[in-house]
Amino acid sequence: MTRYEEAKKRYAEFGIDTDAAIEKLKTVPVALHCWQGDDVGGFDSKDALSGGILTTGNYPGKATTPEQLMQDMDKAMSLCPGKKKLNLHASYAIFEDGEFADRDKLEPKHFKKWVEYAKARNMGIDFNPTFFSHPMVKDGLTLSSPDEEVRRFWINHGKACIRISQYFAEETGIPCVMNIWTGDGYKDIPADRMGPRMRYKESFEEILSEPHDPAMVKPCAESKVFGIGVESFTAGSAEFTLSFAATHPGCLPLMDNGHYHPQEYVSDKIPALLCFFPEIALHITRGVRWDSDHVVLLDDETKEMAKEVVRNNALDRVYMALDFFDASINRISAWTVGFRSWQKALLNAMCLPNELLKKLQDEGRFTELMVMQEEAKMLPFADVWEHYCETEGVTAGPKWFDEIKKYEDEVLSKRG
Ligand code: RNT
Ligand code: ZN
Repeated sequence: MTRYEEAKKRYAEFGIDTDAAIEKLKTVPVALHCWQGDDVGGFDSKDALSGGILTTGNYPGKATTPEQLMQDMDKAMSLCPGKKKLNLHASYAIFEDGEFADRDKLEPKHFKKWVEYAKARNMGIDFNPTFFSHPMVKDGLTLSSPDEEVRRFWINHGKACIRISQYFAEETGIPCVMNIWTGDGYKDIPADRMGPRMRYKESFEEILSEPHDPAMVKPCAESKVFGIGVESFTAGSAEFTLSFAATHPGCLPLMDNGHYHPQEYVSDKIPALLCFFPEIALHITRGVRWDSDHVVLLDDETKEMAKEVVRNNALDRVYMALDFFDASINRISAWTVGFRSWQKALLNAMCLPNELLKKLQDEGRFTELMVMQEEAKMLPFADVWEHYCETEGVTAGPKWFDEIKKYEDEVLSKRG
C-alpha cells in the first residue's frame, strides 16, 4: 500500500474522503497577485510606493518589464498546485510603441497583453484600480480629497477600471473581482473625520454608477485600520467599508487580514459576514506586528481562515486573493511559498471531520470536541498534500526550490 493509500484509510475512519477533497480543491480559484514580482512597482510611473504601504528589501533580479514579470509568474505558478486566477493592478498597464495614458484615461487595450496571457493559461483576471504611487495623490488623498480636481481624477480612474474589469470578464468568461482600496488618511489628529468619509462615499458611488454587468464585475471595498504615515485616521475604515458594502447591493466587502488590530481575527469575521452577504472577498496576507505583508505561511490563523471558508460551504461565495510583498527574498519563492501555504490551508480544512466536530459542539460535548480537534491535527496530512501535488504535476517536498535556484542562476542573475 502506498503512503497515500494508508493515509486515505486513516482519514476514512474519521469519515473523511480525501480523494473528494483533492478533486474539489482543483476547482477552486485563488488569485495570485502580480505585485509580489516587482515590489508593487508597476509599469506606469516612476513614483515611489505611497499610500501607507511599504516594501523592504533589495533582493536581486526584480522583474522590470512585462515580459519578465510574466515569465516570473509562470515560474511561480508552475511550482504551485491548484487553480489560479491572475490579480492585476491598474499600474501594470502595458503601453506599446511609446504611447502613454494616465490613470484616468486607461483603456482595455492597455491590458490586452495581460488578457492574452490569462487566456492562454485558462485563467480569469481580478483587478485593482491603483490609488497610490502617482502625482495626483495630494496630501495622501484620492477619493476623499477636498480638492475637486484630485477627487475627479480618481473617480475617473475608478470608472475606467470598471470598464477594464468588464472587458476582462467578457474576454475570459470568468467574473472579475474589482477591489477598491485607497490609503486615504491623515498622519495626525484630524479636525474633520466625517467630511472625508462623505466624499469617499460619493466618489465610490460615482464609480459604481459606471455601467457593468453585476454578475461578471464584482466591485469590492477593502478596509484598513491604519498605514505608515497615515497613523491617525483612515477614511476607508472597517465600519465605513462594511457599511458601504452592506448598503450598496453588488458591492462586496473585502477583508485583508493585515488590516485589523492584532487581536482581531479575520477567521472570526468571515462567518459573521457570510450571515449577511451573498459574497465576500479576502486578501490573504501575514502581518508581523503591523500590516507588513509578509509571505503567507501555514500558520494557525491562515488555517483557521481556510476552515471558516470550507466548513461553512462558502468556497463559491468567497473570492480569495493573496496580497503580500517581500523584496528581501527571492520573489518567485515568495509567491510559491505563499500560494502553496494557502493551498495547504484549504486542503487541510477539507480534510477535517467538520460535520462531526459541529455535532459535538451542538450537543455540548466540549471535552470530546477538544479531544477530537487535537487528534485531527495528527492525521497524516503531509501524505495527502504529497498526493495532491503529484496529481497536479508539481513537486510536493522541498525539491521545488531546486527549480528556483536554477532559475536564479539562469535568468534572474542575468538581469541588470
Ligand atoms: C494595502 C492593501 C492593498 C494593497 C494592494 C497592492 O494595505 O492591502 O490591497 O496591498 O492593493
Ligand atoms: Zn490588501
